[in-house]
Amino acid sequence: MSTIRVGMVGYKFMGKAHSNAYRALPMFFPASLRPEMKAICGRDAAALEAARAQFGWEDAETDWRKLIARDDIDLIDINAPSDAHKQIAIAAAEAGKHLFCEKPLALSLADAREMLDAAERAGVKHMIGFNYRFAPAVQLAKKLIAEGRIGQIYHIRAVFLQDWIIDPEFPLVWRLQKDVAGSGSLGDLGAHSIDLARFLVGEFKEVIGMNETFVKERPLPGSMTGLSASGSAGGERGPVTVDDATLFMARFEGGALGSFEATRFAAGHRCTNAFEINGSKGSIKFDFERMNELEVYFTEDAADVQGFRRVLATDAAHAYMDAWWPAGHTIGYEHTFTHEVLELMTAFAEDRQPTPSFVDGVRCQEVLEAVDRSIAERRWVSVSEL
Ligand code: SOE
Repeated sequence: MSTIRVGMVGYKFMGKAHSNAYRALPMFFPASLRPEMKAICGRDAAALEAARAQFGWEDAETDWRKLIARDDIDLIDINAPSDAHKQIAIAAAEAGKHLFCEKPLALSLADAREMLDAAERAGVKHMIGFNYRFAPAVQLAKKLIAEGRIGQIYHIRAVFLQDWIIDPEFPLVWRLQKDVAGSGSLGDLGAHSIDLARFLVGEFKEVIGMNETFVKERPLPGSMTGLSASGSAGGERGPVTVDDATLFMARFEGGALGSFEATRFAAGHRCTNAFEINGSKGSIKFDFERMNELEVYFTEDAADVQGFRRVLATDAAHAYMDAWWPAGHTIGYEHTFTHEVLELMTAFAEDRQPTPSFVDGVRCQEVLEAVDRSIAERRWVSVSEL
């Protein structure tokens, strides 16, 4: 096996990010298995054809069932809105296709578990798109923690702050509809923070949260439905059925305490996916808007030079960086997807499950659901209840 033949469902934001990753991979990681961009799938034939030509896919299909039925495809990459994940993933697994699915895995924990069961029954590989794990500075944080250089972890303080719906006239796009998106800020943004916390600190034990929907009705969307959508011409409005902001506290199995905040109403914050971790021997700080940097503090430093130091994670000593540019030449958001696809292709080459897999998708969904339950029932909810 020298190539993996990919069929991708969805061609908007994530479809573009994944296409770019498939194209960049062989150029920068030539030793990796090669993804073959076989067919892209979406419902609007004209827009799909434009995306096919622009992104460089061989072929296009307007029906995902036909895509799955093709015998020249090994892997189904699911970038469609969240309500389509389950049906496509289960059908693809039953057809013996490997799976790569965007986050959150599903609309509910029960659905996520069904997806994992289907993948395990079929014996296929399964990966979920938690791309921020693949920033070299986050990999460095993981390494420092694994090597014990931060010591025992006491705290994680994580925020994912955006402001793209702060205008009450911003339309009711699918991400603001519970039946399509599952949840709002919590599932879209908080899911990334939960995954990073699991990656770096360990499993969640119990949570308690609160949320708010600040703008309860919005104009129905016009033709554009993405993050830069515009309102409807008719002036009709509909209810927002997801959370605009969710905050929660957590206790981890290993004894650490965590606080989490996910919001789309933090004016001035375009994509502040940030965390601070404090341990017995030091601290780590990361902010995606400065994704090439990791701030670290070591209690063992001499007293006269103690302080946070800024490490630029662009040297060959840092994960993935020897494949890119000379030290100090920074990389961006899109590279996290290239590294993600590298992990997927490496898992094929080594015949193992990629990480993060649907198991991580389910674990994340457990925490999402525990937070929702704690809000509904106004109490601490332990993850083992679910
Ligand atoms: C929009 O809020 C969004 O694009 C999320 O859907 C992504 O998962 C996150 O990485 C950035 O913000």
